[in-house]
Amino acid sequence: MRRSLTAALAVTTLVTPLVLVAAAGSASAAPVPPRTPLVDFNHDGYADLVFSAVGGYEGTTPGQVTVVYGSASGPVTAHAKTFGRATPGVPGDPESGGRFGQETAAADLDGDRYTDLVVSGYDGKAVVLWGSAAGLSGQGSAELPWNGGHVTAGDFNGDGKRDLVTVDFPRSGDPNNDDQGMLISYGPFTREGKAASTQAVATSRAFGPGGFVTGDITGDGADDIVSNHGFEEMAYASRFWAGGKDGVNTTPKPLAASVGGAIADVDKDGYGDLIVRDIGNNFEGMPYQKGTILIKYGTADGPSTTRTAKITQDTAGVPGVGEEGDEFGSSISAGDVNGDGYADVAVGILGEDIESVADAGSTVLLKGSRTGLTGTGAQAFQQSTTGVPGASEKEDKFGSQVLLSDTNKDGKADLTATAPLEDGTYADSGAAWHLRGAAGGLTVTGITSFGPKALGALEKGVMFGSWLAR
Ligand SMILES: [Ca+2]
Ligand SMILES: [Ca+2]
Ligand SMILES: [Ca+2]
Ligand SMILES: [Ca+2]
Repeated sequence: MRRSLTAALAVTTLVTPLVLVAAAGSASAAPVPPRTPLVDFNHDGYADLVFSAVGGYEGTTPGQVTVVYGSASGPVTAHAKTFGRATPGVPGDPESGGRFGQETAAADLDGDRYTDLVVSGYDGKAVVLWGSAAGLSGQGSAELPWNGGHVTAGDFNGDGKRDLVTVDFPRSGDPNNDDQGMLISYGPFTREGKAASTQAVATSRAFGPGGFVTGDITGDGADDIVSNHGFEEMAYASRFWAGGKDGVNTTPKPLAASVGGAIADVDKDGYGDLIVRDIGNNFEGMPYQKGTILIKYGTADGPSTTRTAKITQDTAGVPGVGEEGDEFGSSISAGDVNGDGYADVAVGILGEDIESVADAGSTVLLKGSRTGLTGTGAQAFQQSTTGVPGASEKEDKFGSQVLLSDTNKDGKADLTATAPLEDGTYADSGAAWHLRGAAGGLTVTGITSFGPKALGALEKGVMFGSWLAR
């Protein structure tokens, strides 16, 4: 694709109003602004990173997760540590193709202020690695009472203790009952991995949750859940589940079918806003889509049905052009990159062609503002960007995972982006890039890039960066 990054960045006057400003609603309690705890395993104030490397679906690697700690100068590769089923203290045994680390979730589960890491795979029960002043350790790791699968953290009853939502759902034993659902496990957790209490929530008669987005949309101090549903050619409505002091409200509100996303306050009105990938009505069609981001602004009642906006690569100010298979929105993460108090949104575009290089991949940063998330001042970064290490190669899929977190504790979120299909010593070793946040947005000043080899982890066929803990 012909790039026009500089031209796009220069467009500052073509501001398309993407949102309607909501009329003032009836007076209610001031919203509690959404909070996203730092992922900080050693509790030193610097956000830490965890990279999964689980290999391909036909791969034979058992899967591993590697933690890289933050510091005043950003991620420190020298002190990285890798964990797998073979790590002393971690329950279970390594399995070929076990995909240990298929998903991870970071949360302080035992309430000691050190973030802990839940690791889920295809290889048996999920486990939790405990944080400490020395960081994550395999010693004393606990098996969690459910098999691997989707797992996301949040505080769904607003008591300040982190909770988990998983797809595990207690079956009734009746073979004619095909209810599916989600399980909320409320913290604090014991060191044996036992939750303080649990709540099973039926979600639908078929096609249980295919993933969760969590965060406080309603401004009551309790995180809410958006669940995604669908399979192959079928995409079913996503659902909004309100959290509250008594737990998750079991009557959902339907939302348009979506995959992935983030909840963050992009317009600084105190309500978390829902930013998702709009997938239309066909799961199988996703690899062929240009990609669309759907924003539903937060209200005391949940995601607004009227104050919504869509952003694509064809939106004014957004670098690049939307083309079939780009998949704008393949990964989404929110954080305040420029420190102005408005959450910004990083968007992966794993299928972006760079010049004639197919599926090299790219990322775009969209900036929050008083009027919400817009294309104004959007930035794009890929391996062909001046100052970014590496080269855009066919099917690198740069931007497969994006994460905004403040690794150097300067109050500005930094971007971690991965390309699991980047070649290293071997094909598909995978690699990560880290760009600092600054007053003007993301900058290539101080950029770092590393793959599994630099971290002392297994490299061959691992597809490093297939998941980032959040
Ligand atoms: Ca840290
Ligand atoms: Ca809680
Ligand atoms: Ca908001
Ligand atoms: Ca920073």
